[in-house]
Amino acid sequence: MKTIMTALLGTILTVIIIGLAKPAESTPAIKQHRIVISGFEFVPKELTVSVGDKITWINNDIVPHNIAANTKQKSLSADFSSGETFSLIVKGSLSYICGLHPSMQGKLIVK
Ligand SMILES: [Cu+2]
Repeated sequence: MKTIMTALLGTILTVIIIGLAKPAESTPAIKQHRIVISGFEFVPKELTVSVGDKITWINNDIVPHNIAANTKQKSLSADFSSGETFSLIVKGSLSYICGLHPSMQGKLIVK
């Protein structure tokens, strides 16, 4: 009986030690990108990204802007003022504009 207990204890300890030695499962960190809005332009205008990346637009102009999908004219953000930001997680390639100033155009390209 004592031998069985010792063997069992040994097995349990081995499992614990292997468990501790195994590196933690690495969850891929979200890659962050910044797009500055300055002088009525998105900088950079085009950005290569991956699905799941986080994009943050920073409005450095003195007037409000927003982000809208170019294809559907669909607003993705509310208007955001000077110094404010808007973020989204990339779901796919996106051609976008500022709905307030449609000449402002940008593109997220998923590789
Ligand atoms: Cu605008």
